[in-house]
Amino acid sequence: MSFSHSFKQTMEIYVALTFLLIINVSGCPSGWIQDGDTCYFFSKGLASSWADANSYCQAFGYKLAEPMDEHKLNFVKGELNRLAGTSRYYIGGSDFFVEGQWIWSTSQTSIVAHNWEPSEPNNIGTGEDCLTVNHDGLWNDVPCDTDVRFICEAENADVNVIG
Ligand SMILES: [Ca+2]
Ligand SMILES: [Ca+2]
Repeated sequence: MSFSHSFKQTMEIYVALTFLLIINVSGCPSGWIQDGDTCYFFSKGLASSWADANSYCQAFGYKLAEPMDEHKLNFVKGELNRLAGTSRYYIGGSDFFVEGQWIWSTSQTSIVAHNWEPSEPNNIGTGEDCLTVNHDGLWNDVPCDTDVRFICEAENADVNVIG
């Protein structure tokens, strides 16, 4: 991947996220998908390394999605089925601190509910420490520098009004 390609992609993502922020009046920003008090952004045509994807989400106060329970796992799986693509998407889990110990990035807690493909995580080659979810909802570990689409997650602003 050349620098110019990377920079162009970075700017595309910033422009996309900035645009989404500007039109966020209430609830989830346009183009995001709401599930209860959670908003999701599926990057679709945008792909980057796991670290860049994490930075893009965090730059706007969001985070890579952390579907920690069965409901959230099923919601993400349903959306990926609906998108009907064949791409993988980064979510906010890794085992880059201790090999084989998968944790959620924000809370640094162990990943309990999961949806690994039958032969994953396999940590093949020079190592695979970053978590992706496949179009069928199944998980695979991949090298963290692989360009992959990603899912950001944010709380619905409306929720703050309640109570
Ligand atoms: Ca690993
Ligand atoms: Ca793998």
